[in-house]
Amino acid sequence: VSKPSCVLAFDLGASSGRAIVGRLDSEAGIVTIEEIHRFSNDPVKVGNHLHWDILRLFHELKQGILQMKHLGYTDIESLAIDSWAVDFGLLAANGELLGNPYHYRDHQTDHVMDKVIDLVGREKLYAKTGLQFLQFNSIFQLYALKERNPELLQRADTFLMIPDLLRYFLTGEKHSEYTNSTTTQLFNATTQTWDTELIDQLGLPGELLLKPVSSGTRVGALTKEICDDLDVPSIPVIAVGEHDTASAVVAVPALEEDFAFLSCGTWSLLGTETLAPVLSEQALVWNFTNEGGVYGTNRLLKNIMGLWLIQECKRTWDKEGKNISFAELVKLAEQVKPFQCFIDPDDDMFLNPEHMPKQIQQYCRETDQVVPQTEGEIVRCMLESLALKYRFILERTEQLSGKKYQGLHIVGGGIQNELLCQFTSNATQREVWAGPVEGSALGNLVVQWISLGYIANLREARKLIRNSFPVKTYLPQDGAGWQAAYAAFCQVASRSTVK
Ligand code: LFR
Repeated sequence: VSKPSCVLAFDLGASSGRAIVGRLDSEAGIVTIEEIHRFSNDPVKVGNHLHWDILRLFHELKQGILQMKHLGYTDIESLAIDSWAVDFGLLAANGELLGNPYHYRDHQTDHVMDKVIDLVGREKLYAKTGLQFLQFNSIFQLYALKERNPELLQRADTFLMIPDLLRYFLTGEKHSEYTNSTTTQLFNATTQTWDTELIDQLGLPGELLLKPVSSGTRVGALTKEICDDLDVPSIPVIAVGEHDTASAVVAVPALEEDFAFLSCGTWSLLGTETLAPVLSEQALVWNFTNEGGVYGTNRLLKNIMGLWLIQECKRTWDKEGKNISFAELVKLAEQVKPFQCFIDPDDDMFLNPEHMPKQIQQYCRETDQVVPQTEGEIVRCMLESLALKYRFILERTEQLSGKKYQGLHIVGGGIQNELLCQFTSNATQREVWAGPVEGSALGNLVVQWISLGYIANLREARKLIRNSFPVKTYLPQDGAGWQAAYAAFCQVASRSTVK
């Protein structure tokens, strides 16, 4: 009888992180997971800039490793990290970190995208990179730094994205992982390498970029300092699909070839997996993205503002001393009248406003709608609008891919919001299959097992996940009501230029 294999995943989201031990019983074909450490991820505003607290995050990784030891996991075969994309740290030649990485919502990139587009041309930039235009892509962050803080770039020797950087702290080795590299908008979707022509044209320091390693590569082991410090044996470290969305899509428990997914967390990422990037004119006009996936897959998807809207409202209300839990907010939303007003969740005004609830009210006022007043009304407006936006993007995904999807797989923490899952089924008038909740962490774990030789391939990994975790089905309700709401939503959103 073969022994189960245990590996450790660190999954860092924009609002929280966790360390999860996965246990694979190959004979039974079952994976089980145990969350051994969870922590909040609190960006810090200093002066006018918003940063990630990268050393705190590294500290939490070490706490996770300690916790692994304390719980008696002595046989962890490997570990890996995944996190949000686009952000990076810069190392000096001596290997020390230069400054705190900026948060992608920092306002340093406001208006930078248009400048870069003017220089390169929208069509050309898209033809090269296949990436959706989001003002915070690494390309715009680097360009902003070049203009605002050229000394920093001059002193820098190496560019490492967040998981690359944390992995470097753990192993002492510098590698750039493939899936995350593709989110920079400096990576050529066709040649599958850094686009040096683009980098040179913008005068960006291409020499800082490392040649990407493919997802699933073993890239070192815990350093002697860390092993001594934590009193643990050295554990091999694997670069999995380190972009959390790449890992989340690995964990979609789809048995069919063609499927649509929604990775639901701070962001909602909705789309499908394709064999090659879709660089059509329509994809450019609709601003869809093509991100590199593991094992040669491509993700055709669109970023939707997601639960950020609610997280920010809650943060604002907390500051005002209201302290209403997410569960209570959803309950309040359930009790108010449906379909009173809609927003386009992806309007730029929601990217990082001072006061999210007021921003939502302002949107409704500017679009001549009922202005939501109570917490319940505001949350209902957001949840309905998100669900309607999912329909909008799902239909465009179908048009771009030329495929039809019977239902929508949802993975990630957002599935705990059952009202949103039901609304999504209602808005799309399709079945919604919700689960697993730990999408990114599971994708991270199974890619480690593929690398270690326990799982044959992606398809087998998805079957294994399907067999190991519950999936909850939602059936569509109230077709007529939601159809009318969709028409109203599209009208409102077109006034604010639906993106
Ligand atoms: C989701 C995600 C998205 C990316 C955004 C910013 O967590 O990784 O895929 O567009 O965060 O990095």
